[in-house]
Amino acid sequence: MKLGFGIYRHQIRDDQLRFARQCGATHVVVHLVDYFNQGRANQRTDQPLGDLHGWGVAGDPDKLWPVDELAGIKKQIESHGLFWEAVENFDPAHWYDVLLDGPKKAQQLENCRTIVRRLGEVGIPVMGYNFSLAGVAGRVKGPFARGGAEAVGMDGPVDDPIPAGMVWNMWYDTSGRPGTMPATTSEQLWQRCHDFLNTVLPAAEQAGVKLAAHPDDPPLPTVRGQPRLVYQPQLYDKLIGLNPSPANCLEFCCGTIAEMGDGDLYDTIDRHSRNNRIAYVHLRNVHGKVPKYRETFIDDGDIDVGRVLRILQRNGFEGVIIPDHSPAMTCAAPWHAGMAFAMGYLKAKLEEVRK
Ligand SMILES: [Mn+2]
Repeated sequence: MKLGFGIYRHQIRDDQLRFARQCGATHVVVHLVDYFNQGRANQRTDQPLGDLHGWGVAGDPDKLWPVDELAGIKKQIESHGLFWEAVENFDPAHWYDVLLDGPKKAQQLENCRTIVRRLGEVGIPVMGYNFSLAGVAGRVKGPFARGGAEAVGMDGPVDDPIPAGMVWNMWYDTSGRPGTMPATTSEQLWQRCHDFLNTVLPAAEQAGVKLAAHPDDPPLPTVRGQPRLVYQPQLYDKLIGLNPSPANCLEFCCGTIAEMGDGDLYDTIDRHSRNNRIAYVHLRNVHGKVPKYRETFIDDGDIDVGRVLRILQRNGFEGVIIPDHSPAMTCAAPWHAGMAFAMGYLKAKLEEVRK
């Protein structure tokens, strides 16, 4: 097992990479999508939260993260003694009609194939994705964590419709066209994901890249009136069952799984790590389950972090673990202090289970 650190697009900087290394990370996971782009309710000093207007504006539909850009970032990462393990999330600009089954679907499936080929060419082994219409939406923020630390949570379902031009909580079309996202059935959503996997997995396999699915955060059957794909632990099994490719893997988010109404986090992580289906792990903590939960400090929630790590160790998991989110601590650098606390805790727990 390896300790990694997740960085946002605006954090691809030398000082941030030094910070990650100083925290004990050997690997990094990079979000190449700028979630904060023109977002009115999003602050770059914390994880993206947004409001009903979403996180921000999606990227350039014609710029599929060119190889020279990826190679440049990789070189910068490696200059700090770190390894670039994964890209987290496709840009909605590149695959909105894959999610929506729209007129550009064929071209955008090809975009996804191009992106995983480029990752393979540069030597980035994992592409994380979240096959979701509403994306990470409907959460609230407040002084919920220990000592009044700012944290994210959920107070109840949010089913306000998604405006036209928005998917995955970002704007791919800012023309202001009227209307809302058409109604979708759960069967249609699963069929779209099936199409995506069947088309992109062969390219991923050939490129030596794993596709890694994040579950739906928050994990409710619907968010903003649209169905969710993986909102109970057994739906991870359904997703793996869609295509037997060894590149069909999971971005296993312990916090989201613990927030789910059914199932057991420890059984779920045991099964998928034994079957070699986990590409990398998000390990944060949470108190409660949907529709009401609070993200907590990593030592202070419902999840027994040591137990999770012991299961992964026993099953020979060799991938990367990142802290995902942390409450923000009251000081000059709230996000960084929260992440450093989570990293220190994870590092100590990892050393304990490796003994
Ligand atoms: Mn996560």
